Amino acid sequence: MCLNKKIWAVIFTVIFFNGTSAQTKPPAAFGPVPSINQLYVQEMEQYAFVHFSLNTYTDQSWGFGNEDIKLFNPKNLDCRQWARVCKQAGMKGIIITAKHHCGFCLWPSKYTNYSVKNAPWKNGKGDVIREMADACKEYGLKLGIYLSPWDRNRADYGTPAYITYFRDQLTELLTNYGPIFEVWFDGANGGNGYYGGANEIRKIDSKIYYDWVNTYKLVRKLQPQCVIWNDGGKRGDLRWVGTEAGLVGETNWSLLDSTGEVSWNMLHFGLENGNAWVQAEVNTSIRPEWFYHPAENTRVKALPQLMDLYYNSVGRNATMLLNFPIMPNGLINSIDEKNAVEFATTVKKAFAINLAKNAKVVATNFRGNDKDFGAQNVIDENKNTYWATDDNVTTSSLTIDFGKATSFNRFVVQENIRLGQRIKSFAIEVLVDGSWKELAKATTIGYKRILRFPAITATKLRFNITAAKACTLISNIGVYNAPQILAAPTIIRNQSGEITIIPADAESQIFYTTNGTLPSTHSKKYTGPFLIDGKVEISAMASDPSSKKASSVTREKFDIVRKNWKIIGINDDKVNAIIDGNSSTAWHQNNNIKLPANVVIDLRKEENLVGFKYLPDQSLWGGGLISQYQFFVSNDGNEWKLASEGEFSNIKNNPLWQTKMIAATKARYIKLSAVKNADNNNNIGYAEIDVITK
Ligand code: FUL
Repeated sequence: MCLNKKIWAVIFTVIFFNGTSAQTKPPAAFGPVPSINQLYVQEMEQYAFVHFSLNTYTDQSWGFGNEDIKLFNPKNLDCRQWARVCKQAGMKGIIITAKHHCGFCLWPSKYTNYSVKNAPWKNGKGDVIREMADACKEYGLKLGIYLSPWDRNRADYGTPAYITYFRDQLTELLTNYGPIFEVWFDGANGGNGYYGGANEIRKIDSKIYYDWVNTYKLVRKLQPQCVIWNDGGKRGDLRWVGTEAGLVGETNWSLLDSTGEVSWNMLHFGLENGNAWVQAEVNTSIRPEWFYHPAENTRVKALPQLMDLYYNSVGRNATMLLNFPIMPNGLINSIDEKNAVEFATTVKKAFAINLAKNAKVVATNFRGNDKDFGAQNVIDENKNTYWATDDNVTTSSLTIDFGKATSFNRFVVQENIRLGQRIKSFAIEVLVDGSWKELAKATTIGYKRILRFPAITATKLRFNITAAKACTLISNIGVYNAPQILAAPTIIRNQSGEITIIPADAESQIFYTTNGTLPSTHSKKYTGPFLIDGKVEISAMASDPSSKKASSVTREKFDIVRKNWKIIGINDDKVNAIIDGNSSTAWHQNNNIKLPANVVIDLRKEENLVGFKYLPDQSLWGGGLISQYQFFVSNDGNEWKLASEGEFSNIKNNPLWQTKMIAATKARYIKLSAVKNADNNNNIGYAEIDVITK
């Protein structure tokens, strides 16, 4: 009996303490870690926005708050179409603008009359949020809510009463429509508006006014599984990345400090030693603007741009929030649908076959020499297992032996972020013809990092972690050979009228038309820049001679040639950048100029003007975006007639071409007057000014 016991004790000791995880302590968490909700949203990777409101009917970016409810009458509204498109586009959820800045509510809120209940749509019996919630459920998508804190309609905006109203609305939205995965509290705040008829400017301090602490408590109470996005006040669960252009920094820490100011750099790159987990969400629209504008039907992001967006968001440790504007008829446009679905198919194809899956993987170090933390875990397709190094081992290598020459052009790596984000830098090397060479170097990893490089053929790949904050934990590695994508070419015209077409891929051929028809390989082949004097529409595509595949088509409309134009009264050679046709050159007014600041252009002959266009400085740091303008015309350069005035709404977040139409007029001189800039200072910049003629 006694002997038996001893034998059992020995057997037990051998089994229990020899090479099982019970022996090796898993690494402790390092620094801030994501909450379950944050982790869940990060793993969703891609989700959609839909922008729909009265703006849809007024062709505006921001409503003033007095737009007529009667305009809201979508004839074919079909949230199931939105859900179907989003699902096919690879999205895992949809965040809907329940209320945008104009204050109009897409649900029949009992706290305001400014809602669908007073619209002609469904005789006031409709509820877009209900239809969206039902459609999301049907298509297995999560539902999110955008509720603008700024409300340009409410008379009580700016007073404590409005906060009660705001929370009442939030309560309606978070109790009546089932589970909500994310609430979006837009940062645009205060300024001029209708405000119940007051028509004035109201300024609030967004950090204090909304009493976010209690608003957050309400969200957590009503929807314990919901994450909060907020860039205007208290730190939320997710952060804005400082731009709506569709990218986060190459270095991207999922951290910020829980209190204090957040600079642009912190938004864009995170904060390496931040004390709170605030992961990045890249929000951008499939069109230049958030709401539907028919003029943008030719500006829908095509496959190459959407792929860039994917690599610059999901591929850089962020989630991707892609907006679909809804048309006045209540549907997503078919071009947007086609491009988004093509995008999802391409992502799927690119990452269909993990070439590392059956490879041999060996690491220079793994925790306690315990297989439970071994290198093999990075290719086992199980997100719960990971390769971990011993404590204090912050540099290490993992070699993937393909066993034969293998071609690839993508590298995917994921940290086990449940225990914190640790890696500061890494590199990959490849073994080609018996010698190692460095292929790529990068900084942070986080939840997911994807590197792109031209296809290479190698027998082995080495992943080197070159710096980390603590021992490193890698849950997944993938190596892929993504099919080549033909990007639509870029078309530019300089001041003299010379047109240049630039392919994205140097090896592809370009075919183009000059009469608005679709190009094909039978159209004119581009061989170099050519001159076109007058108005013209160029359509061009790139084609791969070996596969015979073609890119999508780029269309550019150019108005009258600006060859003889003269900018008057500005004594600076560089001012010509405004009309040189090159959007990457810009000119700025002298900094101590008093607003309004003018640019006067002599068109050198009378033209039939019907509009003008302004492109602000496109550089990241240039600033000087005109937010309020006046546009004058003249026949002699002395007597001016005001042809248009107003705001370039949302220019700060979306600094693209601003187009304004005017009543047809004949004039030889134009004057763009900058009344205000988006930063409330005197920096006024221009990349381009152009006219639209009849
Ligand atoms: C911005 C808003 O001002 C835009 O209109 C849009 O809703 C975008 C998502 O956020 O701050």
